[in-house]
Amino acid sequence: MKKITSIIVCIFLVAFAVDDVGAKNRHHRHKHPTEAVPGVPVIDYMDLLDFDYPGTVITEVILDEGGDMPAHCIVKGFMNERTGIGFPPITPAATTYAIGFEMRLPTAWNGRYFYQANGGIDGAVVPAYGNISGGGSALEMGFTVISSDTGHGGGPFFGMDHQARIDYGYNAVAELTPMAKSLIKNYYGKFPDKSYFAGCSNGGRHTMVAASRYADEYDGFFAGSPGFNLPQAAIAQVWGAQQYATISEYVDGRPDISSSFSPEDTALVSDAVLAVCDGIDGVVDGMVSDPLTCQALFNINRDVPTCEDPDEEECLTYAQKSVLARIHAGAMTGSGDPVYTHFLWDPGIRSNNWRFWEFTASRSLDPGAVGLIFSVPPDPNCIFGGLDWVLNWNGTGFDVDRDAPKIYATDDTYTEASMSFMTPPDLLMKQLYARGGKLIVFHGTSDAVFSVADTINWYEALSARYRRRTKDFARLFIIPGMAHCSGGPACDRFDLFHALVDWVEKGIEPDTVTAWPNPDNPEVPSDWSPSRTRPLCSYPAVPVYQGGDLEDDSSFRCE
Ligand SMILES: [Ca+2]
Repeated sequence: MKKITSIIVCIFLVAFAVDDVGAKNRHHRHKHPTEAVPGVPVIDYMDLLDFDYPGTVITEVILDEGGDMPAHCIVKGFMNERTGIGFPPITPAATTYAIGFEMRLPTAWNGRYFYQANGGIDGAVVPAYGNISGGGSALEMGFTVISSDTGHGGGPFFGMDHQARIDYGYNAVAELTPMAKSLIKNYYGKFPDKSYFAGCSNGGRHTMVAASRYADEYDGFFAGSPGFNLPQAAIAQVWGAQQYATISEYVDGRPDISSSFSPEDTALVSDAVLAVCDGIDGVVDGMVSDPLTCQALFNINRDVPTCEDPDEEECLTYAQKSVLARIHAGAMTGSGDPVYTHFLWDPGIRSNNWRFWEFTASRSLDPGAVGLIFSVPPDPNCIFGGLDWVLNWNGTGFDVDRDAPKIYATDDTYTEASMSFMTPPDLLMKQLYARGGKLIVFHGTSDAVFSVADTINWYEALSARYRRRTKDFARLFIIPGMAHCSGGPACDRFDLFHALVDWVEKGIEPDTVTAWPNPDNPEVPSDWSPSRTRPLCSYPAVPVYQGGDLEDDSSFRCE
């Protein structure tokens, strides 16, 4: 018997040692999809106060008898409390850190667990409703949901503490996941049958990182507008502010970067992109459904009228065109080395969300992240220097040649670089592929902070590795005109998450999913029917008009 066991162990080890796409594929193709089985609590919710797990303190349990959401219990607590380095005078020199969380556990449970990855730089326990990009809520659908602050309070000041950086990057997920599953087992008498991980923006980044690091813990990953090279993107934003400053009007002795392009200027560019690219997909409908073909055809110098005077209307100056071309070509060093990828020319440039990322976030959000969280060593002047740091005023602030390499640097205190702790260690997702997990990624073409081009480049690399088998486990959906996570002149409502669950549990491949405009989005053009529908196509397919009602998705085919 002992001999048989060791032979089995041997076979097992050999099977995992073989790094061969074919062998792994044969392994997971034989896995039959199974559906989650619903459950109900087997203990009183108050007994969760006694939940015992290493490093974990439960502070509160509350029964929500239902209203907007189905009846559920809320469990609040924290893990791994410790003292770390703060950022005086804003936070104490010795700051208390812990991974705060809340879980919401429905009384009528669908047997599934949902990790809600939050946006921004985390730092708050957002209610665990499991809000899903495109519409809907996981809690409402009967999932148990966890949400966390990933180990720190608000603001970028936690970046002074190395462990807090690591917890934010990936380690909070590693700590919370087995705890959450154990609590679920405690409450319902069984572990979740299926586990899902989802988020947009930084939450999309968390999802890509988790799909790379913790593929064995989850069956399906749903990544929206993923900033999986977030430190690079944040640097690109600060660098962008410096570009806009070169053509801005001055207020109180400093450039006001929002003056570089008026809303009319960006609408002019949007209209010019539409004039060149709208018809490529077979119908002039205010949507550029084939954005990559558009990039080869659009030329800002040729397609937008030029004028000498910035106050003249319906035109841009050469200087404005030059800045916008630099922004779209991607941030680079003085010697022309790329710092982040390029951006697509897109009609969504007219959205307020585009302006927010370019002119507001670039001087209010990104500096703290770049200087305190992502740089080694951290640069406190990113906070204390304010706008002067962003503009590198008199050489006292961010210098791309000197400071961009700090996202790859380490020292004795900060032993892991931000481009390591913030990014997926394996972009080819070999562990996910080997176990037959599923990953759906979506990204809007007019996202101004995380470029859809970065996500397309990633998917192309994945396709070069796995070829036709790529679509067995990873799908990319490009959302025409959509800004960062939602908004813009776009059909940004869709049920890609449901498609992921059906893919994981029923084996239904998500080739085409229907999208429609959000009735509350003021940026949807007034000449679109409120009942417009469009197919979202699994990349590289794009929707092509076949004739018929141009407001209806049945008039399009993914080709
Ligand atoms: Ca079109």
